[in-house]
Amino acid sequence: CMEAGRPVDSELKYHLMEQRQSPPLNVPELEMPAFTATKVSQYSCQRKTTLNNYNKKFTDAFEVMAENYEFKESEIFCLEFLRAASLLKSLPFPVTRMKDIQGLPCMGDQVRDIIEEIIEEGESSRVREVLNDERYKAFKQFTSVFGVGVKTSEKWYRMGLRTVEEVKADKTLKLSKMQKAGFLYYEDLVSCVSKAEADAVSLIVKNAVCTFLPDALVTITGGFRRGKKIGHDIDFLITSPGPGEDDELLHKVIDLWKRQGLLLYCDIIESTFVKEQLPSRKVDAMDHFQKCFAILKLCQPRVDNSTCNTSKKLEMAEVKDWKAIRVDLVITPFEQYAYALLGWTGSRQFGRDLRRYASHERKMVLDNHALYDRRKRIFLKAGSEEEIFAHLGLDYVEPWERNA
Ligand code: DCT
Ligand code: MG
Repeated sequence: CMEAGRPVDSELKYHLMEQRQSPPLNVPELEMPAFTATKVSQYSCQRKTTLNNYNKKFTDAFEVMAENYEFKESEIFCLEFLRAASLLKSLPFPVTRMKDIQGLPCMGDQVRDIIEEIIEEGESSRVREVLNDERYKAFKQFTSVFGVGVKTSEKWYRMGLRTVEEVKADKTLKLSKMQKAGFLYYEDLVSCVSKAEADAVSLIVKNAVCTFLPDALVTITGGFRRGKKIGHDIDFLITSPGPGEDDELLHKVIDLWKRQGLLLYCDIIESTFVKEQLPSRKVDAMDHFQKCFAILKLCQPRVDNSTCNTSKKLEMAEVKDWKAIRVDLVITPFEQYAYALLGWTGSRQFGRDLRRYASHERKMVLDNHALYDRRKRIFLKAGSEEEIFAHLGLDYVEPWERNA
């Protein structure tokens, strides 16, 4: 449509946006797809949401509001803002006037007020208040530590603590093994994982798993499967088409990494899956797979020092040449792999909406293990994500379109 690099004056931009909403009859459908606000689904699993977000200034604001409500354990308001953020992420144009959101679902009064303020003032006073709020700032810091959630943050806040440094300095606090690791590797863990680091860890995981189970399938899931260039951790799904389940695989992999000095932290959760059990109804419930929340030591290649003099070598020996990286490993039975892949690919909001759609629109129960049809009283088998979407009567949504 527009020539690259050519500035678009506001009048032309206005004209283009008008066209996008009601395309003139002489423009072929393919060139200018019609956008009809009332046809946009309230479920993100019926929308395509790529990483190309035209409404970042609004969605960032909503995510701050949602997070603040999460810290206050007010789930309804939190979800209202997450749904609104997710909807604006899926729009094929930037919102510039209130008219642009007319007829769209998920736009409640609180949401509209903030959009209006951002359009008119450039920023929202309510969001600014949250960002300056003492409680929000403290919770934001505390929850950035691996192993610290809202409950622990609440406790520390009530004790008068406000910063990560203050928590670190308080030697009377009883920290969990996870939180101790969280503080020990804090700087590395808050700095995001890059795609290059994810690829390097992927090789380490594949090598270790295939040492013990050569035909195992190792798939990177989470944000990286959705095409993100950074993440807070790296998620892997491991399965094997061979006969029998190998409970030992995860333990063997972890032991190997221990011997290689690559394991900085690990918490193995044994499988709690009971066959014949109905899918879990609890929204956002943890699944029952055997899994491991780990911190790996990723050695970073450094410049060759073989030609350096002795003092330079000593100096370089003190430079840390590794980075602590959060890795989740999930082991799934082969028959449940497609469901696990769909759940662990996310996004969280996409998963929530898939489950809500299944339950409200199809009388089905979806979780990371299975799909249950309550009317037919049967479990629906699936060998691929495509088959799950088909069971639900949904058009297939590619992983990179699930960034809701
Ligand atoms: N998930 C799940 N069950 C859990 C935890 C997570 O089904 N108990 C899903 C939801 C998203 C996906 O797994 C990955 O989770 P995260 O790593 O938290 O999210 P992400 O999208 O990978 O984001 P990030 O880039 O921050 O890691
Ligand atoms: Mg992740």
